[in-house]
Amino acid sequence: MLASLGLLLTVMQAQVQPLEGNGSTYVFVNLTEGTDDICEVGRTTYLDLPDLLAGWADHEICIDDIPSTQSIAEFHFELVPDGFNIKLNGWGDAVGLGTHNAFSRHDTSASMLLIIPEDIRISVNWFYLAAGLGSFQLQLQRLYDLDGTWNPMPPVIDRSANAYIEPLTDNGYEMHHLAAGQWRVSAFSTHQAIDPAKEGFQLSFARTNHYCSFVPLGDVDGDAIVDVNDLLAVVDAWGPCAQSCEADLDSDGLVGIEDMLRVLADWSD
Ligand SMILES: [Ca+2]
Ligand SMILES: [Ca+2]
Repeated sequence: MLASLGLLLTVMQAQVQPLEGNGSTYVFVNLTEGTDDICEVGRTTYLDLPDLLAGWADHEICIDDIPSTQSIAEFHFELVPDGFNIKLNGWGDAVGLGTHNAFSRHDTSASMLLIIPEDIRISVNWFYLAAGLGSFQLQLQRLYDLDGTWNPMPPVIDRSANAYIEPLTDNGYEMHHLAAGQWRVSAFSTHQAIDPAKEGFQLSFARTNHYCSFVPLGDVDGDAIVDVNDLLAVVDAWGPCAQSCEADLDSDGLVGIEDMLRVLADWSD
């Protein structure tokens, strides 16, 4: 039982194989009172592929009794048995309380190359929050064929937000067909928090999580079952896709006989 479970996990994880990756985080905090420096710390950490897969977080704080400022920077590309998760987070605050000048900042960047040996389909649950002076960008894009030939396609995930005081937040659920090849995940986030400053600059966020689960290639709606609902979705969407459409299971821009055959081939028992 354990052996078969181990084999199952190996097979499922092999659907995505990290090839290379690197990145960095930067955290900076500064707290002063009048002309006196209470503390100032800036730290850059360079990340390699094992750091990105294990998850990396850095945190720095300056505190002088109650006035304080802090900065947090995190990134994690998490491989799980039934998919992968991309977690990007950074935030900080600056609490001067009218007696101190407080400032914090973070920058996170990460880039990874993934080998996807055979076509896969993923369902993606995502959300983001950006507030204060917080920004992020996240992309998932096919760049090369399996043999390394440059053959870029438009990103399937291309999400960003740039907040200016007012919080920006959104969430969704979407399906993507990932053709066999070499895919790049790229992520970036930053924040600045300042006090005294304009109202709303004292606390900033830049956070987004994408939970990606493997589903059968013929699963239009992503419920992990291929049944009559998926077949009806193909029939309903029959013809050219105006933009992207979930029933286009092979991403050729058309919902047609190939997509219907894929549903029938993957039909759940
Ligand atoms: Ca389904
Ligand atoms: Ca198609």
